[in-house]
Amino acid sequence: MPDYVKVMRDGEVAIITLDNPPVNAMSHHLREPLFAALKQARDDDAVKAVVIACAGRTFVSGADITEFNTPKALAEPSLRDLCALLDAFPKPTVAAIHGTAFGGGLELALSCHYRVAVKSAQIGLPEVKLGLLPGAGGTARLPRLTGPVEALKIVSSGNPVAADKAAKLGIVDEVTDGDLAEAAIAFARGKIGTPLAPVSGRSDRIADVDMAAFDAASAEVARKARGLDAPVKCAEAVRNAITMDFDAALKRERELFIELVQGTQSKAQRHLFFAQREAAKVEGVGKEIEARPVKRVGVIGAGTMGGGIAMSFVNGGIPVTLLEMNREALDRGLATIAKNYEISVSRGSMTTEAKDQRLAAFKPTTDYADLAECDLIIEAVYEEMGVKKEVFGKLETVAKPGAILATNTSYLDVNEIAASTARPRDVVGLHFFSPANVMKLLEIVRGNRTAPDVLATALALARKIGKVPVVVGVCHGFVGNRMLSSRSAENEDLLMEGADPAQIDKVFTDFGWPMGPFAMGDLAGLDIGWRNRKALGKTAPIADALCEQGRFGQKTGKGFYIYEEGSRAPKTDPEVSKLIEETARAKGVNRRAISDEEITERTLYPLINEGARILEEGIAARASDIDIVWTNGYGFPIGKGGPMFYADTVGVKTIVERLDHWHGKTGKEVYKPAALLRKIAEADGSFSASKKTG
Ligand code: T1G
Repeated sequence: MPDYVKVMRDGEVAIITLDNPPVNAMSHHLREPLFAALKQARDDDAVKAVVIACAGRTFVSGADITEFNTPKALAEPSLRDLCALLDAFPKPTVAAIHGTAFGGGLELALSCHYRVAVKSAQIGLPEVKLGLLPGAGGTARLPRLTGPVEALKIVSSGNPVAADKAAKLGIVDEVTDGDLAEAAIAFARGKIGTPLAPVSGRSDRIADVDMAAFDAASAEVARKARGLDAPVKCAEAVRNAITMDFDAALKRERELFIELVQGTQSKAQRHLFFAQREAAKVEGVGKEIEARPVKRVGVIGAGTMGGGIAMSFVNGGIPVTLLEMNREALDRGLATIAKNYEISVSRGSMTTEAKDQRLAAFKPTTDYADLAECDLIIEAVYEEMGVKKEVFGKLETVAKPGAILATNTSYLDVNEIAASTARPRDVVGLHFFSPANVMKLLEIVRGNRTAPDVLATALALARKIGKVPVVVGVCHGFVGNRMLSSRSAENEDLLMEGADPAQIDKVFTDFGWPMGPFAMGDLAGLDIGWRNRKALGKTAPIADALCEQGRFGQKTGKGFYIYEEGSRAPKTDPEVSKLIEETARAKGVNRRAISDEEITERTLYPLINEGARILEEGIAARASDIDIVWTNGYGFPIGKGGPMFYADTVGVKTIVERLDHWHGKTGKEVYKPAALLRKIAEADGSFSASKKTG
């Protein structure tokens, strides 16, 4: 039985060290011995102060998420019992924080009298990212240290706070550059015999609160919640710290936590938490596969994608050699990059010094020979196979041995590109999503010859530059775009058959998408899709008609909607309704009223169906990988867990029944249930709702 809790003495100070790898999650098998050790230290007269520390890479990083909705979560002592024991502790207690004191870990530390942290430590309450709120007193204790408005920011954002800032906010009492154990023990010793002031008993920071400021902050949280319950309940719980006494606030916090942890949104978000980590576990790329060192990256193309990709690497601390065909295109690309950083500086999210450092990390060139020093070269040139092959042909002559050659293609056959080189093992797809310096998703496209260490390098790079990687196979559009195309055609047909852009967009935003497909099209530019369709010999009568009139969307002031001068707010345009009716008439389509339910079924279920086909073909390794693609690359609402998790919540059987219905009515391939879907339905099964979410 491993020792999860060890107790040592340094004179009259007891040091309780927790050791529950990998992140000291507050599992039941840790809570029990910790509770016993605390009671023993409390009752031992030789002990005058207590330090709680952790072994390994971090202080307690939270409750054990895998225990939720299982009996273990309720097994005593609970985390709340531990916090209550500390709250009433008759001797000074000090939490010694390194790594990430997150969630229940911070709540444990807040129940101590004091907190000492190393400079590199972070604190935070990320429960909201799991569709929860702090459930062990964090919403009642934190406001007593930072004041309610700052506490609300931390609780509702779930973002980490560095140790120095935490000290300024009053959360951490001392930040040390030296040895944490020594500092914590000395701090504890210094508090022996001094008056004890548990956080729960403090009230100065919650008296005379500027309620107008708090209400404004709460309103902002509600505005950004976009259908998620947790952020709103976080605000309610922090408000209770102001309006209720401590015990009443704690009781209400527990009730709110129970509501959330049993809800679908939290199950969906916890599914995504584990799914993201599962996605990084790739067959044939075990921990023994060493990534190649990448000290400099070459990016070919300084347009929208190339510039965004170059920024992603520079933002992740990797210098970039940026190549364009000519000086004018290069300068244009660099100017866009500089403007993007200027915007960050003006928003206060970046200092001028940081901006200058980042701009200095770009080495512009128009000479391929300058790519010779790069360890990875990624092309973001025009999406046409001939152009891609020409670029890879040049790379063959300049790239050093061992350099990784990557393509940012969104659709094209990575195997064909690799086969056009003499080094197919070095070739991989790195499909970024626009804007590449913002969107989290990175589809790593595994060619049939891609070397395992190239994949290991891509996975490590993704982590370093803050991207969420999913390894996908080669097919037209890989995972995300292939599934998207199964839905796009239906959007157009629903317009033709009787719906209008505003109705369809509202069904999407009511579901939780940030925007509907038509507002999105206007934002991205309808001409892009128009050009792609023409290249593929495809048509979309209504969208094509709009483009023929020069209605490309926001960039031309009108598309599916009309946009007043200087405004990005879409307004319905009677001209568009007329165009839709005329197009339908010309096609002999009798328009009819279409229900919101029909729109949901005909735009979501083909997506799920295509996802099932992708799984059958092995293009995605897991259903949860597809959920990570869609929630990180396409705005699928995280409270719904991604298309495949959502399919489980609707019931795969129901989805197959409805697909059969629409297939019968329309004869369209997108509605013909995939064999895998039918198999799951017949077994009354589900995709792969992660067992860990309970
Ligand atoms: N519970 C269970 N497993 C966890 C875990 C947790 N809290 N955190 C991480 N793991 C697993 C993870 O799945 C992975 O497993 C391994 O540990 C390494 O994680 C009452 C209710 C701490 C910053 O939300 O943010 O407290 O894949 O790859 O990149 O109010 O893990 O190896 O099998 O992420 O170094 C609140 C979640 C919980 C923090 C480390 N706490 N964790 O990052 O490693 S709810 C959190 C993280 C709560 C209380 C409430 C990160 C990390 P495997 P990793 P990392």
